[in-house]
Amino acid sequence: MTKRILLLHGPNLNLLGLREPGVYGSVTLEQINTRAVAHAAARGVELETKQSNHEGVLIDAVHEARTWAAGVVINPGAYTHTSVALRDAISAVALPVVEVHLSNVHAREEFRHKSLLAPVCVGQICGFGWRSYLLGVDALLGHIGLLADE
Ligand code: CA2
Repeated sequence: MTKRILLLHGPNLNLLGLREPGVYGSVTLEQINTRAVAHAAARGVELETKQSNHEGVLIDAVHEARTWAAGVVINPGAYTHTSVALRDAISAVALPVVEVHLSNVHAREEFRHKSLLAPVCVGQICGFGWRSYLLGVDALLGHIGLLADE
């Protein structure tokens, strides 16, 4: 059966490409999703996408992923730095999760340097713009042994 993974986007990322292109680039969320779906499909994996501005909806999506997904790629947005609840959800489901960011959070304000989620994720990728998502997909697939050259 074809493996499936979830790509989850947190708050405000629905505005990508539409507002502040100087900070987050001019590629829209829809374009990122299309590229990520194609990237995963080229590796024989189905990728589902979801975005929410609400912490509880993201937590529910992580819980539900336990029933169908082999892993999750997440850009938690600002919840990266604030959400104990999302961290607990990731920890509870025991699915492999890769954290991704468009920007290099370590080169930005100090409050962005700390991720509450990174310790319960497989790893973190940041600073490569929309390509962070594709790197995140490959990191996840490599981790779960779904990359063809392994
Ligand atoms: O670099 C990233 O991907 C972030 O997760 C983006 C978050 C930020 O809080 C994190 O520290 C790093 C912010 C997402 C806001 O997205 C916008 C997109 C377009 C216009 C305005 C905001």
